[in-house]
Parts: sequence; C-alpha cells; structure tokens
Amino acid sequence: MEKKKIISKKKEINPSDVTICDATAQMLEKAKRDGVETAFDRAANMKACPIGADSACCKHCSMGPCRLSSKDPYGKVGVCGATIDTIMARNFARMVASGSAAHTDHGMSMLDLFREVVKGNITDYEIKDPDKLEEVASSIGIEVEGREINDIAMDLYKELERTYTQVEGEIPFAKRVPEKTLETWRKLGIVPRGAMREIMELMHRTHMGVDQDYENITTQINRTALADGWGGSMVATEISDILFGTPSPVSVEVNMGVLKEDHVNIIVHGHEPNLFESILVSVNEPTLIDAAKKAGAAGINLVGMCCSGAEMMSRHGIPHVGNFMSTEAVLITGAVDAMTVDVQCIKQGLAKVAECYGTHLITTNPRCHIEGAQHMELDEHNPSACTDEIVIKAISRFKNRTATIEIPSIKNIGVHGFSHEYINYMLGGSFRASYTPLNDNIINGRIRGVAGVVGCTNPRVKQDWAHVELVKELIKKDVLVLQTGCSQIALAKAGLTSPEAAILAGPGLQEVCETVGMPPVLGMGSCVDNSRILIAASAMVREGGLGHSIAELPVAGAAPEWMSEKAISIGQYFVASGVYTVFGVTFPIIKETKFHKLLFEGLEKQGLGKWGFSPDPKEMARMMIAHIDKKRRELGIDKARERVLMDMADRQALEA
Ligand code: SF4
Ligand code: MSK
Repeated sequence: MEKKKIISKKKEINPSDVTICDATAQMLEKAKRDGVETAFDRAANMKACPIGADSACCKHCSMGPCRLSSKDPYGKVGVCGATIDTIMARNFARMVASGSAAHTDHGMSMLDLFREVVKGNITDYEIKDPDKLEEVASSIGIEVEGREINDIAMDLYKELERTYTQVEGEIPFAKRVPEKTLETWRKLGIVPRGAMREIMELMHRTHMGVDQDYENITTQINRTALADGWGGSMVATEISDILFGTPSPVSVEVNMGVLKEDHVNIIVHGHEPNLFESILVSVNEPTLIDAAKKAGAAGINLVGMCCSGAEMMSRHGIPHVGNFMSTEAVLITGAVDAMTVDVQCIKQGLAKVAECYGTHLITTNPRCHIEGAQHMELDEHNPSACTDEIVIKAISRFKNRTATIEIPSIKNIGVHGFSHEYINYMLGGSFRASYTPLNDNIINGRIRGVAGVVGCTNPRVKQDWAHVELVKELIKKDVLVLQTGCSQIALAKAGLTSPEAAILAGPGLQEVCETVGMPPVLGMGSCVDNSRILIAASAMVREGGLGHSIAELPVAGAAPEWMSEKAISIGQYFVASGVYTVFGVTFPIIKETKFHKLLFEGLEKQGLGKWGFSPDPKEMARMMIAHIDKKRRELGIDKARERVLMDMADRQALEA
C-alpha cells in the first residue's frame, strides 16, 4: 500500500498573540516579511515534551533512559528501581546545581578580576566605591578603621574566596543572615560551606545509585541554592558595586526606540559587567568617534540588553533596548551594527538572525562560543584590544549597511538603580538612613507587604504579560514591588517604573510613593542582583517589629515567566531563606507526589519558605497577597492595616 505523504506545515504566529511588547510585535511582523525565524516561531512549532515538563524521565545511566508516567506517577519505577520522587528530586537538584554554578562562576570571575585589580596586575579597572568596600568588609568582620583601602581589599578578597573554595565551615556572608534564619539552617544542616563543594556534592548525590531519598536530596538542594543566593550571587553583586559603583536612581530610556538609525548601534547582551564597562570606554574614545563620523554616522550609540543592560542602566543610565525574548527581534530592525555577548541567556538562534541582517555577533568570553558567531576574547589585562575592535567592526558594518532598517519608535522612561543602600537612604534620609520608615509603613499598613517580582520572559507565555498583570495587581493592593532582570524591563516598557505610576497603586502605597517621590516598582538590577533583595529582607528583620526571621516577614516572591535553570536556583534560595515563592509557566514536578508536597508545604513546616505555582498572574497575586496577609496576622499587625483603610475611607468620605 502506498504510504500517504504527510506534509508538515509550520504554524504561523500572530505577533500580537505572543507578546504585549509593541516593538517586538512590530519586528515579528517584519521578520515574517523578511522570512526570518525566531524563538517565538520555534516555540509554536515545538510541542514541549509532557514527560520532560513534569521531570518524569531519567537519563542518568544507560540502563535507561526511563520514562515514568505523569498520569500514574507511582505506577512504575526506573530500571534501577528509582521512584518518581527520586527521579524528580534528582532532576530538580541538577537544575539547581546548574543555576547555582552559573551565578557562582560569574561571581568568581568578578572576584578574580577584583584580586588582580587589588594586586595592581590589572589597571584598566579600579575600586570605584571604597565606601561600599568598607561596608562589605565590616559586614563580615574585617577591621576597617584607619586601614589602607588596598589592605582592606586584599583581606576582603581572601575572605570572599572562601565562598567558593572552603570545604568546611560557613560561607562568609552567612554573617549577614538574620540570626533566627541562620539557626534554622544550622538545625537543618543547610548552611553552605563553599559553592564548589556544595555543587560537587549535589552532582555526586544525584548520580545513579547514590542518594535515593527525595528528602535527603532536598537538604542538599537547599544548601546548594543558598550557596548561590548568599554566596556566588551576593559576591557578584557586591564586588561589581565595589569595582564599578553602587547604583543609585537614574532616569533611563527603555525599548527599541533607543536605537538610532543615523548612529553606529552597538548592543551588549549577557551578564558580566566588565565587558560593558570596557566597551563604554571604547565608544567614548575620540579616535573611534571620529572614525564613526568619517563613516557617515552621527555618532556611536551604545545600548544594553537583558541583564548586562539592567546593570548598566542602573549604574550609568545607559539606555536599555529590551529583555530576553526581544534579543532576536532587535536584530530584525536591521539597525544593529554589532551585538556583543558574554555569558548566559544568549540564544544560539541569534547567530542565524544576525547573519540575515549582516550584524556582527561577537562572543567575548572563553566560556561561551557560538557556532556562526565571531569570537574575540576579552582579556581584562588589555580590554580595549577587544572592545575597540568590536567598535571598529560595528563602524565598518554601518558604512556598508544593506539591510532594510525599521526601528519601532517606542521609548519609555523610568527610574532604575535602587540598590538596597539607596532604599535605606531614600526612606530614612541622609541623617538617619535606615529601614525604619519602611518597617513603620508596613506596620501601620500603608504598605501591605513587599514582593520581589523577577525572572525571565518565555515564549510559552505572552511576552511581558504575566509580569505586568501581576505587578499591577500587587501595587493596586498596596504591595511594594522590588524587581530585577528581564521582569524589570517588562515593567519599564509598561511605564510602571516611573514615579508617576504611583497613581496605579493602592491609597497607602501611593501616599508613601508620593511622599518619597519613588515609583511603586523599584528596579534593583540584574538577575544576580536578587541578592540585593535578600539583603533588604535581612535589613527589615534587623530593623525590628516584623519578626525575627525572613520567614516571618510579610513578603513574597514570583517569577511569572521563568525559563532558565538559574531561575530555579533563585526560587529555591528564596524558599530556603524563608520566602513564599510563586512561579508561573509550568512547574517541573508532578502534583500530588511526595516531593511536590515537600516543596509546596513541607519546607514551610521546617521553618523555611515554600513554593507556589500558578500560570495565571491574577491568581498568583491573590496567592501572594493571601500569604502576606497571613504573615501580618501572625505578627499581629493586621489590625493596623484595617485602621489605615478606615482612615482612607474616612478621608474619601470627607472629600466627597
Ligand atoms: Fe533509569 Fe535508574 Fe538509570 Fe535513571 S538511574 S536511567 S531511573 S535505571
Ligand atoms: S537575563 S536568567 S532571561 S532574567 Fe538574567 Fe533575563 Fe532570566 Fe536570563
């Protein structure tokens, strides 16, 4: 019998169905005309594997791969006898190990750079924020009084190196953890020793035939995630601030309208700030500006993307062109002369799109090469050799542009750069910098609680939609929102990072925002900068009046459009620190299994936080607010809130 030919037809996407970012949608329309494919098209044509999505398969040895059933999870076991709980816990553990490795390796690179700067072997970077250096050093017990900056810096380096290499004991930043939270960790045996040891042990324990008890695996999951949040990520943030400056609020332009047709456009995308800092020097080099002008350009336009961009907008007010799901779309403008990338969240698909438009896609980090991209390694001993060359390549592409250019004329302005130091100062004032006003406003109920809304964008969800809907709902209910990473950019594009957005907040939060002149949504930087949220939470505990551990605070976290393993590690370190953390999109565990119950209920009973899940942002907000209200009740401050609402109602009645 003649076999019927099956002609598979690719599903076409409708841009307005896959993103609420108008600039990205406009570029997806252009992509269709230009015959260019993006991750949005691939997602529409790639059905996610349902067994993989539930983590119900194992390929840890060649007796498998073993596929268990999501519908009947206890119906069978792997060839070795591994149960569904073991298999899911091991898979989840390896996501945490990988995410934690990414952040800690980034942090270690920053620390390597810091050491070489302090030793004088690298001279193109310097200690820009000596106050922060002293503050970080004293926070972990290093004497600073009357000492030379370089001596303090060397001691700080030696101490922070333990974050990675220590085999026994507690990581240095454990000293910053509120006492009661730390006690819980000690009791559970989850205070990290050193990141290398924790990640190594987690990989060992998840090897075939080692740890086959989901509860015991979870102990090491917690320890490894905490080695990220209070270790690698925190070191990355603190050292970057010391070397490049601690952010303070700055007005920034965001969205694709920041590209300029008559300029040489260069985008930096990735995560490590040193590449961006050096390229910033190169674009200001008079000979290179002259070269750009000779090529017919009005100048050189340097803009950021993703988390590199989030760091640079916070430190220097450099315009930001978009988040993770816009990285291909921005190349479709045809206006990008060079996109340079270092590590993390860099889609391989960029190489093909860049080729279509003649854009130079340049990798600069030895850890990340991409087939089809040009590799030009950044050597911190002589960074301009790489970054000048990138600018020269961009100029030559400008001179020989052939691609049709279409730049969406959309720009949004917001205020970003709220480091925890600045929040302290902003609320308390320069003479009494403290978290007291924040705590007071939470206690009196003007601010109901604090939410961290962070994380990626993901083509399985309408881009930016879940972030924006969730945050709008939270601020409407008087919840102050702290943000990092791609989520922050989603809200910036929606106009919610400007002080004027206070009008969208509930009456209590609006009053606080208007008094201080701040937006209801505070952008704190890149995804490693989630450590700033941990420090802010610790400061709230220390300030008093809101319990003695992070788990007692009226706070919650969310990553409504997460996609990376780093996001899972971040979620887990927030949970292990005591925060109720709700994820969207999908959760890589089968419901109604023992492992699920442990993550979603059991950890809270141990004195930690817990996971939550909902793909619906409104439901997510409801869950977070219910948790915040529960914490307020437990703290006995729920009545204060009722009083404030009564005051407000009274005032409105008077006004009427
Ligand atoms: Fe299958 Fe066990 Fe091997 Fe995993 S470790 S692939 S469950 S036999
Ligand atoms: S870049 S990890 S997509 S936030 Fe940090 Fe954005 Fe998520 Fe990457």
